[in-house]
Amino acid sequence: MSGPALPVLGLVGIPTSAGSHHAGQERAPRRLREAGLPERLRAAGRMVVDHGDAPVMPYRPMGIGVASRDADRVVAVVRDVAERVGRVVDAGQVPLVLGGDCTVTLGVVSALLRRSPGLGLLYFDGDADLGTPGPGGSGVLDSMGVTHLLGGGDPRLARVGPRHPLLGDDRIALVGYHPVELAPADARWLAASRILTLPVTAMGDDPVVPAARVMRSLARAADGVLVHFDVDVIDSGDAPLANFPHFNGGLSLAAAAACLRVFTTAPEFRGLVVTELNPDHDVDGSLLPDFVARLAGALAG
Ligand SMILES: [Mn+2]
Repeated sequence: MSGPALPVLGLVGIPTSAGSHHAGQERAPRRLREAGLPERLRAAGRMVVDHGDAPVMPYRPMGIGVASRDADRVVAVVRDVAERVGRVVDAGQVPLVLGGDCTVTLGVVSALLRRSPGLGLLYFDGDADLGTPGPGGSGVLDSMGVTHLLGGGDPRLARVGPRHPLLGDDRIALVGYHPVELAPADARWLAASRILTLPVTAMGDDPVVPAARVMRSLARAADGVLVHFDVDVIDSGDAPLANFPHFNGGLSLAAAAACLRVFTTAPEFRGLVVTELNPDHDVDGSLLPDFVARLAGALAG
């Protein structure tokens, strides 16, 4: 490709499912490495420094009626993520973080905010993650990511970073969520907020075009853009790697990768978090190599 060289990626694995609803995601960093992600990136011309993995933190049952499941351990993981990613950024590299469940993104945002207070977050996810720990909820913290970023939810997580709230609603874009998953009150709240929204139902036959438009809008409003990539934005009918399935209405793996290429090759790109990949769903071992090839291809530009 032409133009300036892309920055060096700093690879960090965060093998945690502590914020999820069962185990599995904690095996994603190891399985992505075994499927050849670092080698694929280098073969595609992208420089990578591998910083290894954090300690494994699998899901554990916490009992009935818990409002925020395993919150103390999730907070400890998020703080550890912030330190690890901070070292990557201080080394002049762009973090490529392999989760782990969606709570990992809170730590990556915390690390980047210390260096770029105007950071924006492009949340590329099959869900809006606006859950709360209130009565009647599951208590599963990885479904509440955006709530915590905006300062609500469990104060232990909302106040985990260098400021509260971590992000204003003018610094977030939600891309790829399915409106059918939104509670009516959340849909009304979202429509009244300044959050940039691009539901999957509005992405059309060529999702890259509206995705690029949202990336440009967020990049103009922010000082650098972190990309959160929950693999459940991919339809389970095409590549069922997500911890929680989304059928009929998600993006194809190819379309998601094409959007990722737009996000991660922009000059404002400051990091990528890959979340919610459950390698147990790759029963015959054919899905992960394809996913890794697509991810490496997207990051190679
Ligand atoms: Mn999701």
